[in-house]
This record gives sequence, C-alpha cells and structure tokens, in this order.
Amino acid sequence: MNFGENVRSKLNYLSGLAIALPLALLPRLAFAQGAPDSAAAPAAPSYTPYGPDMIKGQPTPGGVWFQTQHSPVGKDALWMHDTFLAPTIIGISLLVLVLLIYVVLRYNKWANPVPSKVSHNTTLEVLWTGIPILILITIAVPSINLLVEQYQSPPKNAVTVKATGSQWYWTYSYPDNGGFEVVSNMLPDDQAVAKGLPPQLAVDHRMVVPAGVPIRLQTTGADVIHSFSVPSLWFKLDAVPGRINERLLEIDEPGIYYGQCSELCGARHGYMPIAVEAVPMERFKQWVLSQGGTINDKEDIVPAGAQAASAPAAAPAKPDNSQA
Ligand SMILES: [Cu+2]
Repeated sequence: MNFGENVRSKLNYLSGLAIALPLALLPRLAFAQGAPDSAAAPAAPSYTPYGPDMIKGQPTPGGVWFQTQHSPVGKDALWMHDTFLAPTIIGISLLVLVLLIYVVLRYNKWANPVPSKVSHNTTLEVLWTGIPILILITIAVPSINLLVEQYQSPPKNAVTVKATGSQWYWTYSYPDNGGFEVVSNMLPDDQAVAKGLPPQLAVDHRMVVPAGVPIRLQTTGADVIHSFSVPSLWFKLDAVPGRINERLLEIDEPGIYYGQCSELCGARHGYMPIAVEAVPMERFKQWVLSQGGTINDKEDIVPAGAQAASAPAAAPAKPDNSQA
C-alpha cells in the first residue's frame, strides 16, 4: 500500500539517520570536549580578565586625601576640592587660630589690666559680614556647576548597566546586551592574595564596562538599602528596594576600579566589594559575547573616546529628574 510504504521508507530514513548522526558527530565530540556546543554555533570568544597591573582605583595604606580620579566629573570635583574648598577651610582655620593666640597673649589680665570699653565698631562689623558673603558667593559658582554636572542625565546612546545590591553581593545585568546577569561575590582573602589582588576588594566576577563612553548605571536593592560606591570614579548612588536610581558614569581609561557598598546593610556589609573593569569597546563586545550576551547597535554607534565629544554638548542639560 502506498501509505504503508511511505511510512516504512520514512522509518528507514529515520533509523539510518539515528545511526549516521552519532557516527558523524563522534570525532567532533572526541576532539571538542571543552566546548560541546561548538558544532552548532560559532564558539563564544573566551575572555581573560585584567591582571593586577591594571588596578588604577583602590585605597592606599595611610591615605587621607581623595583617590586619583579617573572620570571627567571626578576630575572636576577634585579640582573644586583642591582649588576652592581645602584652601578656604585651611585658610579660615589658620586665621582664627592666629587671632585666638593673639587675643590670649595680648589681652590677658596681666598684659592688659585695664580692658577697653568699646562695644561696637561699624567698619569691623561690615567687614566680618561682607567677607564671608564674598567667600560663599565665590564657592557657590563652581559648586552649583559641579552639582549640575554630577546629575547630568545619561545620553540616549549610553550603555545601560543595572547593579542590584543583595545581602551580601552585587548582581550586574546588561539589558542592552540580551539581559544576561553577572553575580559578583568577594574572593576569599587567600585566593585574592594568590592572584596578586587586594584582599576584601577582589571579586570573582567584575562589572565589565566600556571605557571612554557614557554608561547609564542604574542601581536598585533586592532586600535592603545598599549603596554603589567607587571613590576613584567619583560615583556613589544608593541602591533602594522598589526603585531605580540612575546616574551617568564615564570612565576615562581602561583599568580596574575598586569600591564598596556604602550603606550599612547587615552583618556582611563590609564584605560586598565592587570591582569595575573598564575596557576598550572591542574588548567589551568580546566579554559580552563570552557571557552569552548580544551586541547592541549602540556599541557600534558609540566610538571609543566619544565622551570627549559628547560631554560638552550634554553639559547644559537639565538636572536629572529621577534623583528628585
Ligand atoms: Cu550593602
């Protein structure tokens, strides 16, 4: 019968296939033990994380000043601190100290037995009101500019990374690149030291991002409030359950930048460090593919080093509303 023959020939074909397929695949399987999927799809490129020689942002023993800054906003803020704030604070403190010492020595009851009866002095009162006003106005101008710069909204083509704080680790997801996730836990001290990395800061999987392009870094908390903080990038943003906070992050050059959770979040709050690995765009794409992610056309549009061109254009932007 036609129908029966048809079925029999299909079955023969299928059984032939069942024998032939394993035979055809056997040599490949034998040689490709590490990558069983290599026959189906092009192998995911491997990625070697940066070594200790690339560490650029980390605390130093006995350090009291700010860490060297590696982001445009960090450099501006550090300049503001070093040029305006620190000299003003140190100057006022020294002036008050000198005046106090002078008064103590010159007007004590032995050096000055008959005290002056003067109750006010108009010139002096105008000066001690006017000079602080001038100082405050001088500080206000760069200060407000810096505030606006720090809360600049990320541009549309920024690469999005979402950092979720959990008790007690970070999860980084990449919604623009297929939505894959990286869970980042602190390395035990002995493993960190063996790799030449700083103990209590080194992690098993770093947050890899492209350097020289705008990044839209979003934070949220999975359980309690955490805070994503990397001092050498001048970046600190609370990670609050039930809401997304967002800030522009720009990293000038490739390197490893360490930070820590900066909101008391429980027993192991001190053991959920942040390790940011900033890499050139080509290397970032390679890393994304190695994680099973996809390349977004944003990464093709944004050329490496684009932040130099995009930052002045975005500077007059309104303050970020999402922070309100
Ligand atoms: Cu935390």
